[in-house]
Amino acid sequence: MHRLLPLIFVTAVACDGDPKPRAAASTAADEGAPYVIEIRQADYAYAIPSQIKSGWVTFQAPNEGEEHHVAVFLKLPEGVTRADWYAAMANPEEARSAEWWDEMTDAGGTGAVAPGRTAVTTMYMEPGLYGVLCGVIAPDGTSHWVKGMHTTFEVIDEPAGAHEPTADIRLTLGESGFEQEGRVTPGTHTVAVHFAHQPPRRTHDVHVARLEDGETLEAAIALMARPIEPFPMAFVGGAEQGPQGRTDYFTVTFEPGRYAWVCHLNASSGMAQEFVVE
Ligand SMILES: [Cu+2]
Repeated sequence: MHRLLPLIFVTAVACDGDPKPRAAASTAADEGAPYVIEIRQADYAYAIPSQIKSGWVTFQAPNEGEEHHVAVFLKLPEGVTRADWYAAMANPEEARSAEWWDEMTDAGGTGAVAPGRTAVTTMYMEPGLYGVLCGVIAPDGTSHWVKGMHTTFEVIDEPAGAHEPTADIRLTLGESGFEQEGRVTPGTHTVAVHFAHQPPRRTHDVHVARLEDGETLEAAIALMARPIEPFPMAFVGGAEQGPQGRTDYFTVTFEPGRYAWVCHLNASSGMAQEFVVE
Protein backbone atom coordinates (compact mmCIF):
# COMPACT_ATOMS: atom_id res chain seq x y z
CA MET A 1 0.00 0.00 0.00
CA HIS A 2 1.03 3.61 -0.27
CA ARG A 3 0.11 4.62 3.25
CA LEU A 4 3.52 6.09 3.87
CA LEU A 5 3.95 7.60 0.45
CA PRO A 6 6.16 10.60 1.11
CA LEU A 7 5.58 14.01 -0.37
CA ILE A 8 7.96 13.67 -3.23
CA PHE A 9 8.70 16.21 -5.87
CA VAL A 10 9.82 15.11 -9.24
CA THR A 11 10.30 17.16 -12.32
CA ALA A 12 7.86 16.55 -15.14
CA VAL A 13 9.61 14.53 -17.78
CA ALA A 14 6.78 13.39 -20.02
CA CYS A 15 6.02 15.01 -23.33
CA ASP A 16 8.73 17.64 -23.21
CA GLY A 17 11.60 18.34 -25.53
CA ASP A 18 12.11 20.89 -28.21
CA PRO A 19 9.09 22.23 -30.05
CA LYS A 20 8.72 20.27 -33.26
CA PRO A 21 8.34 21.94 -36.62
CA ARG A 22 4.69 22.12 -37.65
CA ALA A 23 5.44 20.94 -41.16
CA ALA A 24 6.85 17.58 -40.06
CA ALA A 25 4.27 14.98 -40.98
CA SER A 26 5.55 12.52 -38.39
CA THR A 27 4.67 14.88 -35.57
CA ALA A 28 1.26 15.90 -36.87
CA ALA A 29 -0.47 13.29 -34.72
CA ASP A 30 1.10 14.75 -31.57
CA GLU A 31 0.01 18.27 -32.37
CA GLY A 32 -2.40 19.36 -29.66
CA ALA A 33 -2.31 15.95 -27.94
CA PRO A 34 -3.41 15.95 -24.30
CA TYR A 35 -0.73 16.96 -21.82
CA VAL A 36 -1.27 14.47 -19.01
CA ILE A 37 -0.01 14.97 -15.47
CA GLU A 38 -0.54 12.36 -12.79
CA ILE A 39 -1.61 13.20 -9.25
CA ARG A 40 -1.27 10.04 -7.20
CA GLN A 41 -3.53 10.11 -4.17
CA ALA A 42 -2.84 7.99 -1.10
CA ASP A 43 -3.96 8.03 2.56
CA TYR A 44 -2.82 10.80 3.21
CA ALA A 45 -0.46 12.27 0.64
CA TYR A 46 -0.14 13.39 -2.98
CA ALA A 47 2.62 12.68 -5.44
CA ILE A 48 2.63 15.25 -8.23
CA PRO A 49 5.41 16.74 -10.38
CA SER A 50 6.97 19.83 -8.87
CA GLN A 51 6.73 21.75 -12.15
CA ILE A 52 4.39 21.43 -15.10
CA LYS A 53 3.82 23.33 -18.32
CA SER A 54 0.98 25.79 -18.88
CA GLY A 55 -2.19 25.69 -20.94
CA TRP A 56 -4.59 22.75 -21.14
CA VAL A 57 -3.48 20.16 -18.61
CA THR A 58 -5.23 16.82 -18.11
CA PHE A 59 -4.81 15.73 -14.51
CA GLN A 60 -5.16 11.99 -13.97
CA ALA A 61 -5.66 11.34 -10.28
CA PRO A 62 -5.68 7.68 -9.26
CA ASN A 63 -6.83 6.93 -5.73
CA GLU A 64 -4.38 4.39 -4.30
CA GLY A 65 -5.71 4.72 -0.75
CA GLU A 66 -8.62 3.28 1.17
CA GLU A 67 -10.60 6.50 1.59
CA HIS A 68 -12.04 8.97 -0.92
CA HIS A 69 -9.83 11.85 -1.99
CA VAL A 70 -10.08 15.14 -3.87
CA ALA A 71 -7.42 17.56 -5.12
CA VAL A 72 -8.47 21.18 -4.61
CA PHE A 73 -6.19 23.64 -6.43
CA LEU A 74 -5.61 27.10 -4.97
CA LYS A 75 -3.54 29.71 -6.80
CA LEU A 76 -1.12 31.34 -4.38
CA PRO A 77 -0.94 35.14 -4.45
CA GLU A 78 2.12 36.81 -5.98
CA GLY A 79 5.04 36.69 -3.54
CA VAL A 80 3.75 33.76 -1.49
CA THR A 81 6.27 30.90 -1.54
CA ARG A 82 6.07 27.14 -1.18
CA ALA A 83 7.66 27.61 2.26
CA ASP A 84 4.81 29.96 3.24
CA TRP A 85 2.31 27.30 2.19
CA TYR A 86 4.02 24.50 4.13
CA ALA A 87 4.41 26.70 7.21
CA ALA A 88 0.69 27.51 7.17
CA MET A 89 -0.28 23.90 6.53
CA ALA A 90 1.89 22.67 9.40
CA ASN A 91 -0.20 24.78 11.75
CA PRO A 92 -3.82 24.04 10.89
CA GLU A 93 -5.16 26.30 13.64
CA GLU A 94 -3.20 29.23 12.29
CA ALA A 95 -3.44 28.45 8.58
CA ARG A 96 -6.43 30.67 8.03
CA SER A 97 -4.86 33.54 9.92
CA ALA A 98 -2.01 33.90 7.42
CA GLU A 99 -2.60 37.32 5.85
CA TRP A 100 -2.47 35.87 2.34
CA TRP A 101 -4.90 33.02 3.06
CA ASP A 102 -7.97 34.88 1.83
CA GLU A 103 -6.09 36.11 -1.24
CA MET A 104 -5.72 32.62 -2.66
CA THR A 105 -8.04 32.05 -5.59
CA ASP A 106 -9.98 28.96 -6.60
CA ALA A 107 -8.19 27.22 -9.44
CA GLY A 108 -10.22 24.05 -9.97
CA GLY A 109 -8.97 20.57 -9.22
CA THR A 110 -10.01 16.94 -9.53
CA GLY A 111 -13.29 15.74 -8.03
CA ALA A 112 -14.01 13.20 -5.32
CA VAL A 113 -12.93 9.73 -6.30
CA ALA A 114 -13.32 6.38 -4.55
CA PRO A 115 -10.44 3.99 -3.79
CA GLY A 116 -9.29 2.11 -6.87
CA ARG A 117 -10.74 4.68 -9.30
CA THR A 118 -9.09 7.53 -11.18
CA ALA A 119 -10.44 11.06 -11.50
CA VAL A 120 -9.63 12.78 -14.80
CA THR A 121 -10.05 16.56 -15.03
CA THR A 122 -8.68 18.95 -17.64
CA MET A 123 -8.11 22.62 -16.90
CA TYR A 124 -6.43 25.62 -18.52
CA MET A 125 -3.55 26.34 -16.14
CA GLU A 126 -2.01 29.80 -15.97
CA PRO A 127 1.63 30.13 -14.90
CA GLY A 128 2.08 30.50 -11.16
CA LEU A 129 2.40 28.63 -7.90
CA TYR A 130 -0.46 26.44 -6.70
CA GLY A 131 -1.36 24.75 -3.44
CA VAL A 132 -3.24 21.45 -3.44
CA LEU A 133 -5.25 20.05 -0.55
CA CYS A 134 -7.78 17.36 0.25
CA GLY A 135 -10.85 18.33 2.26
CA VAL A 136 -12.16 14.83 2.91
CA ILE A 137 -12.50 14.04 6.62
CA ALA A 138 -11.00 10.80 7.98
CA PRO A 139 -13.08 8.55 10.26
CA ASP A 140 -11.31 10.07 13.30
CA GLY A 141 -12.72 13.49 12.39
CA THR A 142 -9.47 15.01 11.11
CA SER A 143 -9.33 16.52 7.62
CA HIS A 144 -6.96 14.79 5.23
CA TRP A 145 -4.98 17.99 4.64
CA VAL A 146 -4.34 18.25 8.37
CA LYS A 147 -2.96 14.69 8.19
CA GLY A 148 -0.50 15.89 5.55
CA MET A 149 -2.51 15.54 2.35
CA HIS A 150 -1.42 18.76 0.72
CA THR A 151 1.32 19.87 -1.62
CA THR A 152 2.34 22.53 -4.15
CA PHE A 153 3.24 22.65 -7.81
CA GLU A 154 4.42 25.33 -10.19
CA VAL A 155 3.03 26.01 -13.63
CA ILE A 156 5.89 27.40 -15.69
CA ASP A 157 5.49 29.93 -18.48
CA GLU A 158 5.98 27.38 -21.25
CA PRO A 159 2.86 26.20 -23.08
CA ALA A 160 2.41 22.43 -23.38
CA GLY A 161 0.48 22.99 -26.60
CA ALA A 162 -2.46 20.68 -25.82
CA HIS A 163 -5.82 21.46 -27.39
CA GLU A 164 -8.97 22.25 -25.43
CA PRO A 165 -10.93 19.01 -24.90
CA THR A 166 -14.12 18.26 -26.80
CA ALA A 167 -17.14 17.58 -24.62
CA ASP A 168 -20.39 15.79 -25.36
CA ILE A 169 -22.13 16.85 -22.14
CA ARG A 170 -22.24 20.40 -20.83
CA LEU A 171 -23.05 21.49 -17.29
CA THR A 172 -23.51 25.17 -16.53
CA LEU A 173 -23.12 25.90 -12.82
CA GLY A 174 -24.99 29.07 -12.00
CA GLU A 175 -27.55 30.63 -9.74
CA SER A 176 -30.20 28.16 -10.82
CA GLY A 177 -28.07 25.10 -10.11
CA PHE A 178 -27.00 22.60 -12.76
CA GLU A 179 -28.15 23.24 -16.31
CA GLN A 180 -27.37 20.17 -18.40
CA GLU A 181 -27.08 19.87 -22.15
CA GLY A 182 -26.61 16.41 -23.60
CA ARG A 183 -27.64 13.04 -22.21
CA VAL A 184 -25.39 10.66 -20.33
CA THR A 185 -25.38 7.19 -21.89
CA PRO A 186 -23.30 4.13 -20.98
CA GLY A 187 -19.67 4.68 -21.96
CA THR A 188 -17.03 7.36 -21.63
CA HIS A 189 -18.11 10.99 -21.65
CA THR A 190 -16.23 14.24 -21.32
CA VAL A 191 -18.29 16.80 -19.45
CA ALA A 192 -17.67 20.54 -19.89
CA VAL A 193 -18.27 22.39 -16.61
CA HIS A 194 -18.86 26.11 -17.04
CA PHE A 195 -18.58 28.12 -13.84
CA ALA A 196 -21.04 30.83 -14.83
CA HIS A 197 -21.48 32.31 -11.37
CA GLN A 198 -19.30 31.73 -8.31
CA PRO A 199 -20.90 33.28 -5.21
CA PRO A 200 -18.28 34.13 -2.55
CA ARG A 201 -17.87 31.38 0.07
CA ARG A 202 -20.49 29.22 -1.64
CA THR A 203 -18.61 28.49 -4.82
CA HIS A 204 -19.94 25.76 -7.06
CA ASP A 205 -18.25 22.55 -8.02
CA VAL A 206 -19.49 19.16 -9.21
CA HIS A 207 -18.80 15.67 -7.95
CA VAL A 208 -20.30 12.58 -9.55
CA ALA A 209 -21.84 10.06 -7.16
CA ARG A 210 -22.55 6.50 -8.26
CA LEU A 211 -25.76 5.37 -6.54
CA GLU A 212 -26.13 1.63 -6.08
CA ASP A 213 -29.31 -0.06 -4.90
CA GLY A 214 -30.44 1.46 -1.63
CA GLU A 215 -28.11 4.47 -1.94
CA THR A 216 -29.98 7.74 -2.06
CA LEU A 217 -29.50 11.28 -3.30
CA GLU A 218 -30.50 12.42 0.18
CA ALA A 219 -27.53 10.55 1.65
CA ALA A 220 -25.20 12.21 -0.86
CA ILE A 221 -26.60 15.64 0.07
CA ALA A 222 -26.16 14.91 3.78
CA LEU A 223 -22.57 13.76 3.13
CA MET A 224 -21.69 17.07 1.46
CA ALA A 225 -22.44 18.92 4.70
CA ARG A 226 -19.59 16.96 6.32
CA PRO A 227 -17.67 14.72 3.91
CA ILE A 228 -16.50 12.19 6.50
CA GLU A 229 -15.42 8.61 5.80
CA PRO A 230 -16.82 6.08 5.34
CA PHE A 231 -18.78 7.61 2.47
CA PRO A 232 -22.19 5.97 1.92
CA MET A 233 -21.56 5.72 -1.84
CA ALA A 234 -18.68 5.82 -4.31
CA PHE A 235 -17.69 8.97 -6.21
CA VAL A 236 -16.14 8.77 -9.66
CA GLY A 237 -14.65 12.23 -10.24
CA GLY A 238 -15.77 15.73 -11.15
CA ALA A 239 -14.49 19.28 -11.27
CA GLU A 240 -13.50 21.24 -8.18
CA GLN A 241 -14.27 24.94 -7.73
CA GLY A 242 -12.95 26.85 -10.72
CA PRO A 243 -12.83 30.62 -11.14
CA GLN A 244 -15.96 32.33 -12.42
CA GLY A 245 -16.14 32.34 -16.19
CA ARG A 246 -13.83 29.36 -16.71
CA THR A 247 -14.82 26.05 -18.30
CA ASP A 248 -13.15 22.89 -17.00
CA TYR A 249 -13.62 19.34 -18.25
CA PHE A 250 -13.85 15.97 -16.58
CA THR A 251 -14.02 12.50 -18.09
CA VAL A 252 -15.94 9.58 -16.61
CA THR A 253 -16.83 6.12 -17.90
CA PHE A 254 -20.48 5.60 -16.97
CA GLU A 255 -22.15 2.24 -16.50
CA PRO A 256 -25.89 1.71 -16.68
CA GLY A 257 -27.47 2.76 -13.39
CA ARG A 258 -28.13 5.74 -11.14
CA TYR A 259 -25.78 8.67 -10.67
CA ALA A 260 -25.96 12.19 -9.27
CA TRP A 261 -24.27 15.52 -9.89
CA VAL A 262 -23.58 16.97 -6.45
CA CYS A 263 -22.20 20.41 -5.54
CA HIS A 264 -20.22 20.30 -2.31
CA LEU A 265 -21.23 23.64 -0.79
CA ASN A 266 -24.66 24.02 -2.35
CA ALA A 267 -26.09 20.50 -2.28
CA SER A 268 -28.18 21.26 0.80
CA SER A 269 -29.74 24.24 -0.98
CA GLY A 270 -30.84 22.10 -3.90
CA MET A 271 -27.75 21.75 -6.06
CA ALA A 272 -27.87 17.97 -6.37
CA GLN A 273 -29.43 16.13 -9.25
CA GLU A 274 -29.98 12.43 -9.76
CA PHE A 275 -29.97 10.91 -13.25
CA VAL A 276 -30.22 7.48 -14.78
CA VAL A 277 -27.76 6.13 -17.32
CA GLU A 278 -29.46 3.68 -19.68
CU1 LIG B 1 -7.95 12.82 0.88
